[in-house]
Amino acid sequence: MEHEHVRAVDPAVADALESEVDRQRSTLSMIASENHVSRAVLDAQGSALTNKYAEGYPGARYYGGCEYADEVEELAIERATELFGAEHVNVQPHSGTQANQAVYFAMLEPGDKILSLDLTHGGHLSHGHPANFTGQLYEVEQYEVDPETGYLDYDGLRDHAEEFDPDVIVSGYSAYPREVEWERIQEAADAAGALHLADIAHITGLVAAGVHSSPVGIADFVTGSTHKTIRAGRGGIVMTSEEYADDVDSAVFPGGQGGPLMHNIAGKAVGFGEALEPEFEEYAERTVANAKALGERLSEHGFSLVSGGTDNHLVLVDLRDSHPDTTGGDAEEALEDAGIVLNANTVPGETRSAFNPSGVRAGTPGLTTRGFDEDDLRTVGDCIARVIDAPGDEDVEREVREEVDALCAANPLYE
Ligand code: DSN
Repeated sequence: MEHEHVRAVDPAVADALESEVDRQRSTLSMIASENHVSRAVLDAQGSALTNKYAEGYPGARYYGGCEYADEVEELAIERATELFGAEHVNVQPHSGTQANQAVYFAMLEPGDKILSLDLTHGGHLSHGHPANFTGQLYEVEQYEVDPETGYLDYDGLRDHAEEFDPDVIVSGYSAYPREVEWERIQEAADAAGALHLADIAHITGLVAAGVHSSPVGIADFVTGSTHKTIRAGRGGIVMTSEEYADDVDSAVFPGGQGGPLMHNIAGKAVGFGEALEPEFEEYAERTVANAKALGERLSEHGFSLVSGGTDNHLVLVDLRDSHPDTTGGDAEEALEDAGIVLNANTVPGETRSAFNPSGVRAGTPGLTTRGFDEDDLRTVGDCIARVIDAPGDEDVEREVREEVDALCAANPLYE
């Protein structure tokens, strides 16, 4: 990628852009929320639609000149509708958090009650964390995973909901490695007379491909981001029934956003089109198979995985049993030095801090896009174990870096 137009006027930014492409090519991107979009999605997101204001919705805009913006947004909506089977889709949220914001703004008043999973148990900031607007505007209580199994405690959630009487229950998670049983959360919502918001940000691609069960048609609202497992470029999405369609649309615009980012919506249209191809289902299946292979190999090396394994695209390693003196931050830093990029993560029952927690989260969406298979992920598991087992050992770091270089060369990116 030459970025020749940027280079002609701004070598400093061009250097940084090219270095970022090189970084992605030469390291293993294992941050579970990241992926590598296609050149087609990159092209769409870098298109002249970035110039266009199109407040409103297709056919009802506040500005002229929106005929091609309309075409693109209608394509994104049609394709998302086909992928997910929702009655109503809004593709304008700038991100997953903005998608959640739209649902809260549509349905809640300040002071209303949210019941959501605790951040350290796999939840998300926008589900009610005190530092987020949700924690400041609404009354929030949080449920947890079962401390013994690491699985969601659906019976506990139901009891909690009946006691707290929330206005909305939030499901869908950022660091939960197991299949979510949407119907059981819906039962808790029904028992408490609450709405149900399912945030599928991480697993949007798995749901689209039918590799993870779908909350569409079960939960009242399904939100997500579009750049993670579905690799359709930066952005968010809200899906709901006809009953709430107008409320959601008004909450996105003009309630929470101004002009939609039409270039990003073009990326969503292209990415959703790619996800409708049969190869995408195979990609999603391989993403999960790769995460299972990684988890099994890490377990063989003595690492504790939250819930003992994975059903989706990520594994969450709790370092406290196997490496009590190694923090997630230590592991993240040592692995990055060896060319493996993942993130330190809190774990259920966290005893350290959010800044330097006790776990690491590793995902396979990006590596699977590059063509990594289960054998490769077993090799990656060996590499991760070698680095974490030998803190500060520069020979190990160099040898693992060579292994990473070989894996990257065998699975090239953006050629
Ligand atoms: N930052 C994303 C993640 O890593 O899960 C969520 O917003």
